[in-house]
Amino acid sequence: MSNTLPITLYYSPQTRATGARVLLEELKVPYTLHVLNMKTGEQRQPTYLSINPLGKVPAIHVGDTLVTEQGAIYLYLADLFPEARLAPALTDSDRGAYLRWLFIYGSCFEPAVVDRYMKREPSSMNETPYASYDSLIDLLEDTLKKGPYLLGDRFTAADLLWGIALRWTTMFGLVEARPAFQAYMERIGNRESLQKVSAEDAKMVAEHEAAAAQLKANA
Ligand SMILES: N[C@@H](CCC(=O)N[C@@H](CS)C(=O)NCC(=O)O)C(=O)O
Repeated sequence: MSNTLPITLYYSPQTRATGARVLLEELKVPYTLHVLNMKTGEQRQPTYLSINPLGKVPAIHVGDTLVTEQGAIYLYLADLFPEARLAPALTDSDRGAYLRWLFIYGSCFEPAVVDRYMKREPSSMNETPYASYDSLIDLLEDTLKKGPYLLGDRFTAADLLWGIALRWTTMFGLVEARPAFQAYMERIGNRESLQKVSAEDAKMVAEHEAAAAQLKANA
């Protein structure tokens, strides 16, 4: 294993942190979870705000290195363990497409989905960071139709980011479940790593809800 520094993942179940945990499972590396109960607002307490002033998960510590933001975390972790082969190397011609999909997620997909959900009339194509919702979703669909993964035959960390994001965005009706997305979500959903984390997330959510209800009852 290339990295020997301790890894801590700041975590809350069934959130954007789930994907970061699935990635750690795929990398098959030891890590510690620092779990925050969002139902009681732990992410907004000073202790966690000193880790991520935005109060958002995921965040990771690898030794003394703190990384926040999903894209940055995926990039960092997959590069840290090259032996897992979840990231094309810097000199690999697939590196460009890999970076594109890691970055287009946070800089285009999430803003496009949120604008649409909020029914905010998008500005013109040259004013939004994502051109248009349709052009972005069509690009994703065309890429996945060729598939089976974003980089063709090659499965990478970017597929965990996108596969998991499509699962929750289609579940909440934020993105239409086109057949290519459906097939891709099933492919990612069948991975042992995601099944394990999803089962543990469900238990953790129930515990968090019970703790929040208890707090309310005691108030
Ligand atoms: N831009 C951040 C967004 C992370 C994010 O929105 N996380 C949500 C959970 S899905 C969160 O921590 N919400 C807590 C809150 O806002 O109180 C990233 O991509 O990592």
